[in-house]
Amino acid sequence: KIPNYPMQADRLTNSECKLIPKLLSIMKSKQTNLCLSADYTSFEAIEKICHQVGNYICALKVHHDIIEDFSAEKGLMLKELSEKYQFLVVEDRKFADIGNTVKEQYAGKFKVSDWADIVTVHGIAGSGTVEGLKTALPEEMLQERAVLLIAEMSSDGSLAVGDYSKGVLEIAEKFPDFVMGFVCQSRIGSDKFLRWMPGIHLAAEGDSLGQKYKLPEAAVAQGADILIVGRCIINADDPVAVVKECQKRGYAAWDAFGY
Ligand code: S5P
Repeated sequence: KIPNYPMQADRLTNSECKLIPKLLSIMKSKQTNLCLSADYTSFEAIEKICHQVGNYICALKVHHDIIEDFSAEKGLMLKELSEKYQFLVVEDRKFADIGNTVKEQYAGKFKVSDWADIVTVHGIAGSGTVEGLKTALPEEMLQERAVLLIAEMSSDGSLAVGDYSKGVLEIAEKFPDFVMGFVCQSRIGSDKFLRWMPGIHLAAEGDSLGQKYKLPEAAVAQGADILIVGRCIINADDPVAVVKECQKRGYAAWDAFGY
């Protein structure tokens, strides 16, 4: 049964978070809902994969603190690549501290707020975390930046369930102009938000450290708008071929659901 979710057109016109229509139009024009989790430890590898698959992804997610040679300048290089190939950059920092601390971290040494369109945020410390990130941004940049709240996790035994997840949804409702959506495992929250789903692989069921995987089609059936795929791609013999397969299968499933 196909659920009756509002069409993309509603979110294109009614979103308070201005990065939502921007991302949806990228997804539509490039026919992709794939976010590559580029968890490489060298910046060169990230640059290389951007050139190889930039046309097939709507977002590139990094963990800047695993890149051995990372710097604020490299962040700006990543931003340039994202503009060339038209995708959004996500820094998966999972900010989790009190407002004042995350404010310093966001604009701090690696200038994440200068180059990441989107950052990930935990709700554990309450709504002050999101507020702190917002206050780090100059007024004119507010419309160009957004956060994803971690509402649920893909890992075995995650504590982000039930009332905790509900609390995260409430934080989102307080900042609809700044929260783009959720990192989640279900179609949680209001349909004005986008659901980004990790834990996707074409061949494995999990890893040895608690990660749990599903297929792209299953992720969309569970409620994903954007599919976050990492090692399935970056550890493949032919990453470009796997990106193309994930793009094709993920977008076909998403389009069919009419999210
Ligand atoms: O619940 C989560 C949330 C995130 S952001 N589960 C996750 O796996 N992630 C991230 O997605 C994780 O930090 C990693 O960067 C990526 C999944 O990588 P993969 O190699 O397992 O696909």
